Amino acid sequence: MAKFETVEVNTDVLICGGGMAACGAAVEAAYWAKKNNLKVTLVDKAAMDRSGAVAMGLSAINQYVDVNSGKNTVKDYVDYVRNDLMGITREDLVANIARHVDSTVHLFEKWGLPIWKDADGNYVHEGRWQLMINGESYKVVVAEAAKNALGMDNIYERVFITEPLVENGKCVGAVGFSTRENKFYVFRAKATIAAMGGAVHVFKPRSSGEGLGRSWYPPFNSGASAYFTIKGGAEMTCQEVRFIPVRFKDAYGPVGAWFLLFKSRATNGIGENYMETRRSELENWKPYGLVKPVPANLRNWLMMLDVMEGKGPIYMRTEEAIEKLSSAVTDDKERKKKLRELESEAWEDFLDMTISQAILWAATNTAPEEKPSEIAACEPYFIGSHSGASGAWISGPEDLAPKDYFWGYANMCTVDGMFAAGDGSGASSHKFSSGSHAEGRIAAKAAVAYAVDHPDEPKFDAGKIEELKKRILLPLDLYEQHKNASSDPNINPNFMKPKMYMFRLQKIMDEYAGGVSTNFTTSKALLEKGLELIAFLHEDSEKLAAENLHELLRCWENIHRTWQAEAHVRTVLFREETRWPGYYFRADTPSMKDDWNCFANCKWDPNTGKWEMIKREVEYIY
Ligand code: SFD
Ligand code: AMP
Repeated sequence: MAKFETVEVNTDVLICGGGMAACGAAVEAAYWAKKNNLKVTLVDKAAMDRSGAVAMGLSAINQYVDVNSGKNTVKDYVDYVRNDLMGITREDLVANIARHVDSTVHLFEKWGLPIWKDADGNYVHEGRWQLMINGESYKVVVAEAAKNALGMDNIYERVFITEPLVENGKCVGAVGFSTRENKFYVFRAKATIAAMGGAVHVFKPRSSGEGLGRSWYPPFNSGASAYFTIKGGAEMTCQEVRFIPVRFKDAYGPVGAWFLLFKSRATNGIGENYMETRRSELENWKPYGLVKPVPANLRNWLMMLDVMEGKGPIYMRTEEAIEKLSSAVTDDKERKKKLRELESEAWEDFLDMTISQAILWAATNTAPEEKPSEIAACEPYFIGSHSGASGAWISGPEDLAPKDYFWGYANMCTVDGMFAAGDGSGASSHKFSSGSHAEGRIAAKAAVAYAVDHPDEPKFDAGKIEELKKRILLPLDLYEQHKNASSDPNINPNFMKPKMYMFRLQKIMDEYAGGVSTNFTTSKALLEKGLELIAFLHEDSEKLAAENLHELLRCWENIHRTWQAEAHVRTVLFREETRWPGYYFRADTPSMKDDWNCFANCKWDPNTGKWEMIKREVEYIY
């Protein structure tokens, strides 16, 4: 067996992840822990300054409710989210985040994040809920505050959390390994927060060949939150509600600033605006088809109908939008100034968060004021914080949650001592970067309260830890044992390299679970076949092999992805209707049904290894 030192860390509150939710959790936990003399530890698989979705920066803060101005209320935000998710949302969770998010945004500004201001000193809005920022260093600013709050002695960077530790139905910490040194980590904790982002590369990406792996959401988020909570026995929700964003084609630049700030249109290959020509289709998805703004998945759907009819390419009409905005200025000199301003804002939008899109513009001689750019629907992602909703089923806050939605501590999963936030918690979409940070704060305050109320030292069987260590390091041993059986390290009768395994997972998901190649369409028969193939993949995951620590990381990322994939396929199969046609379309049940106006939850039982599918009522509170 590979020689790895075992490092034991005992703590009170363990934060798994170092992204937006985890940084929020760190700041809040540090505050409450100090009052209660508790220790808080954070573990990130990467370096916090540039880890997770905000690694490259962002150009907008997408959730700011601005309650103080009196223009919006928490209810307005809840209405927006409910409608966007076709009625399926936990209003208590959305409201809890909405009532706290403004204070998080004010903290960001205090810590040094530049938020755009107009001549009167007011924030510049991209849309009703979004603020424009100079966000290249967004993550560095937010991480710095988290590091200052916890102190570097309590932060483990480049340690990959692999498995939860759950004993007698209670989470008592986690294990993982260093991605740089031969060290196996055992973190024992009274309360543990899963904030390790969503899942990318479960489905085959559109990017291939020289661009392989390029995606909109960060490839570093590989399903760890979902795996952690599922494997721990937690009930999961909205596992079918994947997110398919529409993005600038091939380099995945965001569209929000174009649609909202620049008021651009998108048109098809023959110049038609599908939002107008396809408007009658929205009647089929009533009542949500008729709300404003049109839900994200239905905006996708209208575009997809054009594409399926061969009316592509779809263009973002950047040249038209810039012309319209600048020509509104009558003075010649001022108009030229406005034009330059718009050009620089267009480039900054990408340079702040999707640099590759700016590079693609440069490489293809694209001046946005001169010619339009193609947009397209991306491959599916699992992202509870954006316009998808997948994640753990968590307790709401005591003062807002209906009684079925509350079990003692806000953001606690159905496993005692295990909490989730950001992409890790489900049914509370549209929290984005700011709401995820706010939710991390909410989860951390509750986790500290849980640790105070449950002061018993966490215990976990030492023999089981040895077994886990052996299993986690197995890919290294398999490689060493069999590497000489063939001359090509990627092809061997005794093992499978993680990249090959990932291709197989992605092919299954693409072809059977409604990926890009099948126009996001699936059916009962296809899903059942997909499940059969996933079962074989699970069996073969025991043959994963790693040449080095980096590949060991890749092996476990892909095992995490497989569990996210299975939860997804099972839930799409369970929900016998189509509710979000622009995210996936079930050809055998092609419309929305009243008896599915409910949550489709699932749970894996660690004792029996069996999945249970559960319908839960949507309780509206506003
Ligand atoms: O417009 C392990 N997002 C946007 N939000 C906004 O507010 N404004 C925008 O402009 C946004 N846009 C956008 C966004 C994301 C991306 C990628 C782009 C553009 C290109 C969304 C937000 O970024 C998102 O909602 C939050 O970041 C979610 O927060 P959180 O904490 O749930 O996830 P994270 O920040 O990705 O952090 C995950 C962390 O987990 C670590 N990790 N650590 C240990 N062990 C493991 N096994 C781990 N696996 C993962 C990661 O390293 C990371 O630290 S727009 O286009 O929508
Ligand atoms: P995106 O860049 O697509 O992630 O969008 C950023 C924000 O703008 C998110 O809150 C989106 O829901 C919102 N948004 C993007 N496009 C539109 C649109 N056409 N109509 C309404 N809201 C939009």
